[in-house]
Amino acid sequence: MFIDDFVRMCFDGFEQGWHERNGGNLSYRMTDKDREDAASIMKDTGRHIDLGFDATELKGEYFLVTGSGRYMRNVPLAPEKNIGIVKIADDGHSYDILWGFEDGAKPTSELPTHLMNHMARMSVTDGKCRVIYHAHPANITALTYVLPPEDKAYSRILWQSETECAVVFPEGVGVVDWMVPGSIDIGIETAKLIKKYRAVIWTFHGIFGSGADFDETFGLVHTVEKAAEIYLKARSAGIIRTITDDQLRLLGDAFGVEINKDFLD
Ligand code: 2HA
Ligand code: ZN
Repeated sequence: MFIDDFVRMCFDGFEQGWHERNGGNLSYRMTDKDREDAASIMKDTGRHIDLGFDATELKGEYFLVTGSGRYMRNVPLAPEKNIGIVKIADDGHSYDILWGFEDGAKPTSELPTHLMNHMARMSVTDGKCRVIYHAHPANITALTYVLPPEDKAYSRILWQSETECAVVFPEGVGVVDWMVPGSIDIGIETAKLIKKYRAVIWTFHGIFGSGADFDETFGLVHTVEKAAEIYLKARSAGIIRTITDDQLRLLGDAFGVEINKDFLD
């Protein structure tokens, strides 16, 4: 059942140390089968909430989402209080709560960025992308204090820090320089970048990752975080050599992936 997989991912992120307090959030766009599986628990709760932006492309879609102010650590203890299912209304500007969010909870403060990212990734993946994940991994965030806020700088450093990276995210990663979180504006800027990159880093804050399923999305964020950790360790010790651009090209050929040429010298 998709709810179990969702709950597992919330707690996996907590165990990695990526979700201090109420940090981070997760959303999943449900399939027709998921709707059937959840039919017996979904009902009209009478809770209809305005979105404040246009999500017409998502009208009629159902999402399982983490709650605002709720802790990832607590999700397995009481899913119905900490997460919930919403349906985007036909007007495209509001949604209805159909399950969960008990005791007055509501969807994450980052709902604008989640839904805008869903719209962006749906359009470029032919509807395959279903998961958007926001986390606060310490090494990714630390990296934002030592690099200029440029997609190329981050992509190259991460590719060079672990051989797997250029294969896992050959398009690179995007970076949004500091903005107020939870806002519609940060959603717009993130969604622009997530059309090009599956992962987008927020400076001094964390990362958004996307993917077709929970494993792929968690794995992407995990890979970026591991590479950031390796880079920071190597940089602290003193870097004397790294993966070359020719080696990155060889990886692309060997694994049949198109490594973003704009970021190769
Ligand atoms: O949910 O992570 O960006 C708390 C946050 C805000
Ligand atoms: Zn955050």
